[in-house]
Amino acid sequence: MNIIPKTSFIAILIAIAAGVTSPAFAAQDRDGDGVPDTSEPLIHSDPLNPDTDGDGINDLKDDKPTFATNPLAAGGPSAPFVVKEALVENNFDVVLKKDAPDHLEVQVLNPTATDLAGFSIYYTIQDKESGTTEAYFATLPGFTVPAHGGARIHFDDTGLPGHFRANPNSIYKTTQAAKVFTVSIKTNGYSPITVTIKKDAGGAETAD
Ligand SMILES: [Ca+2]
Ligand SMILES: [Ca+2]
Ligand SMILES: [Ca+2]
Repeated sequence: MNIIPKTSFIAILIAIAAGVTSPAFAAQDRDGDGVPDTSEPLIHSDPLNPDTDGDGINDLKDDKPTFATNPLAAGGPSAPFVVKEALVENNFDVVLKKDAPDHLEVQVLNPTATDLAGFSIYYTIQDKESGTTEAYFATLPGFTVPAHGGARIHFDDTGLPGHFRANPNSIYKTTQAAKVFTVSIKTNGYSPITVTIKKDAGGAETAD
């Protein structure tokens, strides 16, 4: 016969009443934002990022967890860099010399004699069928463009330098409709550069 000792039963009741449950009862919440892993896809948020859109409001408290307002200030002197290429599909891994899974990738060239750092990015993704738009802001710590050189920004989770996290529950990954991306990049003290990229209908999960 299974009898739960009275003290344990009371402890469980108290734990439930307090909203604190034992690991066996707790819903997994790996990023600690208060939204269980199983619920993050329902609001299109990232289970490994407590602030998916980067606006400073965590996913649980954010009325629009995948829509950040644009914090990049316009104005100021012209950007000292050039956006050479921007891709959201048909990516190619130049190191491995083969197709890479589709992801947002931006090539930045620096024609000046000084290394550039302090970059941040704001990008929107619009679904051409539903009209749904997502918007993300991110700083790019560690990303530097060498003097008279170039560097690429990737949102593909590989963990390599210059590679940053992408939301796996974004409409980029979860719907097949054509998309339009707008991408604004700036470095401290200068005005941003904005480019528009179109993505054909189809999945964004695998190399194609
Ligand atoms: Ca969570
Ligand atoms: Ca989250
Ligand atoms: Ca947020």
